[in-house]
Amino acid sequence: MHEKLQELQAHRDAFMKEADNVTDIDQLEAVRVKYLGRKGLIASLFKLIAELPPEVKGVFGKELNRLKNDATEKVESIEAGFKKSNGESGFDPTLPARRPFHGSYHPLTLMEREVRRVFQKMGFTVARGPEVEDIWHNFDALNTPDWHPSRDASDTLYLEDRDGWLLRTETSPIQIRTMQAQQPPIRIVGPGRVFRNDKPDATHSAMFTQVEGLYVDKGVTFADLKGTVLAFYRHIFGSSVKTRFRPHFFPFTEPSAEVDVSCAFCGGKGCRVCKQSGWIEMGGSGMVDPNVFRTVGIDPEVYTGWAFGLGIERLALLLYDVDDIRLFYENDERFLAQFGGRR
Ligand code: 2NM
Repeated sequence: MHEKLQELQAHRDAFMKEADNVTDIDQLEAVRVKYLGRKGLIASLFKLIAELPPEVKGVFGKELNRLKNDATEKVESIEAGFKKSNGESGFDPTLPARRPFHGSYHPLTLMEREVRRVFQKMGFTVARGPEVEDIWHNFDALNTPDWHPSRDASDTLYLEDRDGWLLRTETSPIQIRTMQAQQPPIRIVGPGRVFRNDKPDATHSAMFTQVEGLYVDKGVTFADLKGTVLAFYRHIFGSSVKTRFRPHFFPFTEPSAEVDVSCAFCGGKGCRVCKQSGWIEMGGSGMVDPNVFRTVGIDPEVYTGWAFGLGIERLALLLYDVDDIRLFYENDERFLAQFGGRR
């Protein structure tokens, strides 16, 4: 065999050995540059062909081409192996493990907690009560007359198999039970589910979550109500919102008012969220009616008090930018996983 062909075979053997011994992508690149680079060994051998005797030119050229192709292929296959093992197209063992989704807090849970937290900072304690109530706690004790339309089966869900019992339509029976159990001073918030015979749509649900607050002591005034409600909404929506109390009627309070909050999304100028009005209706409030106090055994000549109520869903729809109340009850993980992060 011609000595030039023997040399070529030696280069091939050397390349194969060197390529087989590389342990990382940098070493591989060094081998590639040495053999396949623009100024590498194989390029210089191509230049040599012109000076070879005619009888070896052909076979040398053919062998050199074969070496170039084999070397290129080998470098590429080793490179692909490295990439695969460091994650570019497959598995990187140094990456942190992907954690399975273990659940997150429900947006209504988060919202209720936030409301509770704000009132607890102002000295209120949390009170609870049963979801199945009797007519007395839900209506009679709240000064709601027998003829009041809210008592109708078209509005209230009565238990079919237990006469005189219903699913509470407000969390107010919590306040009734608390006032029966203790004398003032009373400062409580009662969050919980309430139920109405309503047809569900994007803004209504037959079950929703309410929070009601109650403050009873000597000398409690409507000014205390306004100050507390304003402080609450400023914690929730930001310190620049305002409140507006519009005269209203509830059987259990006198006087009563609906509470509007200036739109935190446009600063009260008018936008899509507040339907161009600058205000968002958030709840009801009022001074506890003396009849309610007498019913629960608190002397209305000694004590005064106020109460308010608001819907948790209403707050969550606004603050989490949700456009349909039904999403809160469907428990679609794609929805729920957007709130509260991982536990
Ligand atoms: C509201 C609005 C206004 C309220 C009244 C009472 C009680 F028991 F003290 F009389 N609890 N809650 C009340 C007053 C609730 O919700 C819209």
